[in-house]
Amino acid sequence: MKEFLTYTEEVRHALENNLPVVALETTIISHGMPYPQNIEMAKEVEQIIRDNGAVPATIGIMDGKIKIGLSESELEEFATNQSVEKVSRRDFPYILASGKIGATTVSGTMIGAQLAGIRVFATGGIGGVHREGEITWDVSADLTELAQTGVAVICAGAKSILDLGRTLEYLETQGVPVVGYKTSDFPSFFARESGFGVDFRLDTPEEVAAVMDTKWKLGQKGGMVIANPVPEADALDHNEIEAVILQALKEAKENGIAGKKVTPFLLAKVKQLTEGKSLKTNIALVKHNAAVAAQIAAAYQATQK
Ligand code: PSU
Ligand code: MN
Repeated sequence: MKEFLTYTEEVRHALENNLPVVALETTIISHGMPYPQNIEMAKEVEQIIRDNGAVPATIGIMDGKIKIGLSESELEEFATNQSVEKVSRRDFPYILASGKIGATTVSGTMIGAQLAGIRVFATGGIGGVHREGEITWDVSADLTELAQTGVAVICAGAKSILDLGRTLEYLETQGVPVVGYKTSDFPSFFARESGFGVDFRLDTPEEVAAVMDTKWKLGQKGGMVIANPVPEADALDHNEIEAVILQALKEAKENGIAGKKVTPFLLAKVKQLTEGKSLKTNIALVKHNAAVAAQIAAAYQATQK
């Protein structure tokens, strides 16, 4: 499998010397945000991780390789190329074999991270069980990935475009710990609360690292969700965003949007309907997750000595 991986010098050096590394996804760049905010976000987030004592490894697929770390021009390519595919677990064989360019989702990035030996991954929000999922069976591959791939995902919870109650039930069934970072309430991406509880509240990077270390020393497979609420100053009003989400869901239904197109459609609609306010919040919470993830990666690395 190593034949499918390539590394930037910075990431290779960090992995060889057991320095803390934080994985980042490319779907958020190619399908989650418009240009040029996506490339600005991607570069700033990498720098935030360096400033917090870890090395960023943005993961994507190009030329038949899973790239662990991207150069600036490769990041630009993911930010601007309109034919970038969205890659979850089921897409790997085809995208690699065909040499196409593929942006990895949470699921896809966890796969790349695990192959490279990276245990910590920062993103915005995870996918989940969609509203009316009991009819459509639309359940993100992110959830089954968390059940089998050993990477901790630092996120701001999940967007309430999803059915958060069923998402949490599914994670419980699959044995995935959902940790609240300095919170007891599962955050709903734009807002700090959802009304649903987390499994465990932890308040320091060292506590999170100890739980990660224990889970994997026990030989349990699978990852963890570390839910880190959006900073207070950037949070949006819950009721306002709920109205926007209902409108976006209605338009998705009217347009017959299905499969992997659902989430990017809803993200773009929410952005349009909030006149960019949601994008600003989205960027702020990703940056916050990057900083916390770097601290957790450093604390986890210290447990491995
Ligand atoms: N949620 C967001 N922004 C995103 C995504 C989710 O707030 O960019 C992306 C992530 O890459 C996630 C994917 O893994 O969407 C989930 O897609 P789906 O629902 O098709 O599984
Ligand atoms: Mn889906």
